[in-house]
Amino acid sequence: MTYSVLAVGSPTQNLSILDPASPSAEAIRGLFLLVGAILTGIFLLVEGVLIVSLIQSRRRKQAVEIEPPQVYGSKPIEIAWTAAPTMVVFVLILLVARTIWEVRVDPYNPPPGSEPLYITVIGHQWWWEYRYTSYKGKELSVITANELHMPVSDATTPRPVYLDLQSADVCHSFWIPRLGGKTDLIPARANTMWLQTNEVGVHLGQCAEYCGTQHANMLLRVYAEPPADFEKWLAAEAKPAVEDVAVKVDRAVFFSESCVSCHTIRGTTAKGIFGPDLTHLMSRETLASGMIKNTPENLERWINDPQTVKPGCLMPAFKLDEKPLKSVVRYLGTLK
Ligand code: HEC
Ligand SMILES: [Cu+2]
Repeated sequence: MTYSVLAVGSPTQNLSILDPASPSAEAIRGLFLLVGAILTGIFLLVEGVLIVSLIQSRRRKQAVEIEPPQVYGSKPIEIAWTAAPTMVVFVLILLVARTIWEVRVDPYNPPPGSEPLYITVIGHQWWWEYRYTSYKGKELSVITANELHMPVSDATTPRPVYLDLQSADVCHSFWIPRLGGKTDLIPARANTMWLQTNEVGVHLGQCAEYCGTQHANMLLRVYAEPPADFEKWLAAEAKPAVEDVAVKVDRAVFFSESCVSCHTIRGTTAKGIFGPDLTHLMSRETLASGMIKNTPENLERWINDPQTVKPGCLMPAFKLDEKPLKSVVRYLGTLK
């Protein structure tokens, strides 16, 4: 198959928790390194004592004839080896508690002077729905899919993004390694987390909880943009779909198919909510949750038979005839 899958190892493919780009990811890396250092220290101490005593007792003459002192039930030793690990565990608990405190969400209390963005994230088998509900205190009703856009913060203004995580079907998990830890999306429950970054660029992630056959292709893309660019994007997304008279005939073909029962195109009679919102499909770089590039060829292949692209996905194959297929692709191509 020749459709263009986004290349693994491309410059934006950075999924390292050791290269954090947000305060919470930084706190998590700090905890990881500190706990790692403490455990390495204990390991070296224990192994060091073991090796030294091995070498010493081998060097000692008549080692076989002298039995070492037999200690049983010594109170000081018992107390020491109970107290020392307890202390270690206690210190680890304190460190973890501090990190939990640092990464926890306080959605209704954004820091003073900040410009908070609120998004409801809904996990579906096997794509992401994003409902932008408010930005800088203004209510929004923007719905999009698979590509999350957010403004970056700068030295003077924090721009925290608060996510309300829900699921339409099974458990999923939202994980952008460079922007924070995983948080699960659980049916009939809302979890919260927050993102914040100063780093412009695409931050990649992945559904991190097995959710069915196409779990591995439920990819996450976060576009962190300068506020002006983000606001431009947001304003465009808020508009209803463009009506291009040049594709009047193609549009009619689309609306005669069953696509409308699963997809919404705002401003039209297409109001299905089972699949991704297509109102501004052309503003997305990828199709099928970050799996393939959004090109006319890929779009055509997808609509003709999504099952050859993403086997098991919940959009059926339509195998439209050549002519209506081209029409549908042409119409969708106008949804800027
Ligand atoms: C039974 C419901 C259903 C019908 C009918 C349906 N789709 Fe879909 N569609 C889906 C689902 C579910 C997805 C998400 C698949 C995934 O990524 O796993 C999807 C994804 C898409 C996407 C990719 C969107 C994106 O941003 O990744 C396009 C484009 C699309 N459908 C177009 C169409 C067209 C055109 C038709 C009619 C010929 C159609 N769909 C009919 C359910 C449906
Ligand atoms: Cu998932």
